[in-house]
Amino acid sequence: MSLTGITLSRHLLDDQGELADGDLAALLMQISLVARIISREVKRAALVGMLGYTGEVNVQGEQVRQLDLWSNEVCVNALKETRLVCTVVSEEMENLLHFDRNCVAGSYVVCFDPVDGSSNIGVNGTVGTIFSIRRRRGEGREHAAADLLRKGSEQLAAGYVMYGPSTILVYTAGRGVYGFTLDESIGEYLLSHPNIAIPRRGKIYSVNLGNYHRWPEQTRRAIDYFNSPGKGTGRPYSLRYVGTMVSDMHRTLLEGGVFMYPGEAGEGKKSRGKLRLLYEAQPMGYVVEQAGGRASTGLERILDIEPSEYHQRVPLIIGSADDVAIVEEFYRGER
Ligand code: P6P
Repeated sequence: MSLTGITLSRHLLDDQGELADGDLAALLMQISLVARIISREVKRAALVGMLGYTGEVNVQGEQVRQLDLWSNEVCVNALKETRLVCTVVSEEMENLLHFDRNCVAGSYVVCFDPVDGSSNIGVNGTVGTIFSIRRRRGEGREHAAADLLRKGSEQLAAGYVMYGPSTILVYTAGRGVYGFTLDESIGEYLLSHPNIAIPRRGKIYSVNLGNYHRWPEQTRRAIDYFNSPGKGTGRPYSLRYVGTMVSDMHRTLLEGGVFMYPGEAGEGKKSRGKLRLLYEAQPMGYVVEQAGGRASTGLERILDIEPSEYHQRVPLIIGSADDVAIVEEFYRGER
């Protein structure tokens, strides 16, 4: 490794495969620029009035902070000006947004959550950005919807940025998972986590236990399993839950274990959990599978699900292959 380390741009040139045409690399570099801009604003949010609520409620039914709207605007403008992105879906926007001039064959569609976990920003908690990139298959805006509602296995690239003590960008383009830490003194992302591989099994489970009484029987039994002693299995596991998916997922990716946002029992609003398929479960599922882990609803592989709506929610069990497989056995009634 050179004295200055491997920059993101250098790595993207070397990590050919899907990046070979250079456009995908250019798009990822633009996303890394957006992350630098959001990172700067997150660090000074309390000083520039970004912590406040706008008084609006987004399509998710969640209170919208100034930071959410501002970050969404930054993402939209940055993706539009690449001239490579035809259509975007954002957690913060109810409808698709088309950039008609960019809607030519070979352009991209991007799904993103501009500030994941923004409810934590008010208490100086970590937040993140999640992104998923697919190639257009048709031309014109009419195909864009179809190109978005496609299985997660068709993603070209996906990843997240974690705005923590360091700003770390993690991505995959189908040839492994790589993490880059932002060196603010030179404004460059340097390769800090080459070839991330998630441990086959961990010792941490990550879930909002406050929902325990709302879960179906099989979910409660899986949680009870991780919570109880088990010779030679590392159990009881420790519980870690930040409440920002990016943070809980980054820890799970590096240290192993299982992150869960299960569906609730019955046919209520949260019967399919809280997390969204297109811009949370699919990108994280792609990253985790590329790192050797597993991502499912408990019954079905996340990347095999055919989306029907842009903001559809999906139960999520994700992390170390062995830990997720154990949960799936509970869901299938085999444990
Ligand atoms: P709960 C943040 O609002 C988020 O969308 C994810 O980042 C996080 O994993 C989840 O919701 C936390 O939800 O219901 O446990 O507060």
